[in-house]
This record gives sequence, structure tokens and C-alpha cells, in this order.
Amino acid sequence: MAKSALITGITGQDGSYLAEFLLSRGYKVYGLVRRSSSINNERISHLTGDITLLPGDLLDQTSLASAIRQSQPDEVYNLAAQSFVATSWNQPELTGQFTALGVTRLLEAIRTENPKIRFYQASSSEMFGSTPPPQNEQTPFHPRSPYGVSKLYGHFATINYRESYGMFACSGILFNHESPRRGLEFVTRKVSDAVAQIKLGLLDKMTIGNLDARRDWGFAGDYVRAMWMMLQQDRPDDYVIATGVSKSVRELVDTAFRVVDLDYRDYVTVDPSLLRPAEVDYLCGDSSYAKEKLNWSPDTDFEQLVQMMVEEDLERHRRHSYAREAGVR
Ligand code: NDP
Ligand code: GDR
Repeated sequence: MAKSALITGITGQDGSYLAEFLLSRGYKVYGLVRRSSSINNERISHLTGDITLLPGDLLDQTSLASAIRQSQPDEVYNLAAQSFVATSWNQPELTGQFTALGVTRLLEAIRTENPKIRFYQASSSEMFGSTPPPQNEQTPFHPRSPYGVSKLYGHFATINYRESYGMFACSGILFNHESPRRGLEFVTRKVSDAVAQIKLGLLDKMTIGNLDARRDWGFAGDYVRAMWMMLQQDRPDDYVIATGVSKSVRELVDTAFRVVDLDYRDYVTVDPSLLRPAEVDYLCGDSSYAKEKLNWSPDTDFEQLVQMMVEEDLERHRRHSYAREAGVR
């Protein structure tokens, strides 16, 4: 019989790629969607008819239990979170409610409904914070934001349910992963979108925050494959997923402008208001354990990723410009 999976955060970047991946493997896919006055299904609209959406919110225990009862999943992927680090300083309590306690609510719902369900928790390299690279499964944690602190709670809640109740609960410690579906507030997409607009004459300049922060950036499509692999093993475990290559924000900006043959120094200015109260300076993951146990490695490198993102944003803005002109005529 076909397996079934429930994805929280299915409307987000990773949720959309994971839904596609699981469908391609013959899964019946359910997605938890919170109520909103305007529909926000842009990333999964092409999957309408192939997936089943269920109402629910990480803040509401009853709705989580109900979604599990309705979907009867073999696997639950908890991707929902307040995921933007910068916002976590403005909304620290809400971030804790979603990103930390939300994990406990979901684990409790699984434990009481069917503890045999396999569980994936979306943990983050933000948990390493100020601990220097390379970071792997043995590296001590030192988070630097309310978001990182909340993710660390979720990480240990997952391990605790595994140890307390023998549940098949895995934590994937994923480093930054991006795509053309990335939210516009994250730095890679902010840059690819601005580069496309500047190239097309729709924008003159862009502002940026810390150019010296370093991140290990991979492609989201490669990373959702690793999530699934973790739940197919004989034993539950935690894995670091990363490319092992770290680049600065400056290198990101330089690479993105080069895709359209421009020099970033002519267009980019630093806005100190975009600096964070505490920064994560240097992330570079060591995913040799995932390579050894899961046989996982990424297919897409940094340059290919940046090029893909800039080209898709160029295409999108061109389409919108044509549509606007056609509308005017
Ligand atoms: P997105 O911000 O794109 O998506 C977040 C999802 O969570 C959205 O579907 C959002 O729904 C949903 N959500 C937020 N709050 C709630 C709530 N209270 N109840 C139900 N759903 C909610 O994130 P990504 O896809 O990039 O990331 C997926 C997960 O992986 C997140 O947990 C993130 O913290 C984590 N992560 C991401 C990394 C990355 O580089 N992308 C790296 C490491 C970890 P809505 O559409 O309604 O807002
Ligand atoms: P991050 O991603 O905080 O690593 O969290 P983000 O893209 O927001 O920032 C990366 C780095 O770029 C610097 N930066 C800027 N960031 C943004 N957003 N906007 C700017 O203008 C800007 N200028 C410089 C930041 O200071 C930072 O150092 C992401 C999220 O997906 C989390 O949910 C996930 O857990 C981690 O990655 C791994």
C-alpha cells in the first residue's frame, strides 16, 4: 500500500519541494495549512488535486491531533516555523510558541494518536550560532537569536521523545538552503530579485546588511531528499546536512551581479539598520555522517544555485513587465 505523509509548513519553500518529492515516490501527501484571510498557496498551486490540505496551526494542539487522525500518516515532517531569524528579535515570544513549543505540541499529538508514526524535525545550523566551523553532529550549540534558541528546544524535544518513548524521531540539522521559491526576505532571494530588477531597469540600487557573514548555502531540492532519507533508515538519528562550502554575503552579491555582467559595487550600499543584534558569523557544515549513513550529497553547487535564482527572477520580472505593458495598451 502507498505510504502517506503529513507535512506541516507545506506552503513554505521546503514544504513545496518535499511535497513534489514524496508525490514522485508514490506517497499520499497531506499538508497542514493555517487559516488566513487571504490564500497563500502560491508555491503549491501546481499540486492542487494531488495533495490534500488540512486546517491546523502549531499553536493549537487539538487541530494537530485532528490532522493526524484524518491523515493517518506513516511519516510526519515538521517544517512549519517562524523561520525568519531577523523577525525573531521583534517577536521573540511568538517565535518560541511556533518554533519551540509547536514541536512539543506536534510530538504529543503523535504520541497520543499513534506513536509508531515516523517524525522529522526541521532543525537548523542557527543552533550552532557562535561555535566556529566546521560544524557537525558533535559540535556544541551556542545559538545567537530567539529563533536559534527556539530551534534548539525543538531539537532536544525531538531527541527526548525518542529517548523517553522510543519514537522514531529524527532531527535534521540543515544549513541554509535556497531556491527560486525562497521568501523574498532572505538574503539570497533578496539579492537575486534585486539583481534581476536592476538588470531590467526596474530598480537603481539595493541595500544590504552584514556583508562579512559567511553561510553554507545549498539548494532546497537537494535537502528535502535528505529529510526523506532520514526516515527510511532502520534507526532514528540526527544528521547535519550541508554542502561543506562557505561563502560570505559579499561573495553572494558579487556572484549574483556577475550573472548579469554587472559590478555589485556600483549598486549595493550597506544599511546599518539591517545589522542584527547578534550575528552568526561563520557557518560551514560537515555532513560526512549523512554521506556515510544516508549516502546523501548535494547535486547543486553555489554558483549553479545563484545562477538559477537570478535567471528565474529575471524571467519572472520580464513576464510581469510584458503583462503590465499589455495591460496598458
Ligand atoms: P518558510 O518560511 O518558507 O515556510 C514556513 C512554513 O511554516 C510556511 O508554510 C508557514 O505557513 C508555516 N507556518 C508558520 N507558522 C505556522 C503555524 N503557527 N502553524 C502552521 N504553519 C505555520 O520556511 P522554509 O521552507 O525555508 O523552512 C522550513 C523549515 O526548515 C522551517 O522550520 C525552518 O525554520 C527550517 N530551516 C530552514 C532552513 C533554510 O535554509 N530554508 C535551514 C534550516 C532549517 P504560512 O504560509 O501560512 O506562513
Ligand atoms: P539566516 O538567513 O539568518 O542564515 O537564516 P538570511 O538569509 O536571513 O541571512 C543570512 C545572512 O545574511 C546576512 N544579511 C542579510 N540577511 C537578510 N535577510 N537581509 C539582508 O539584507 C542581509 N544583509 C546581510 C544576515 O545578517 C545573515 O548573516 C536562514 C533561515 O532559513 C532560517 O530559518 C534557517 O534556520 C537558517 O537559514 C539556517
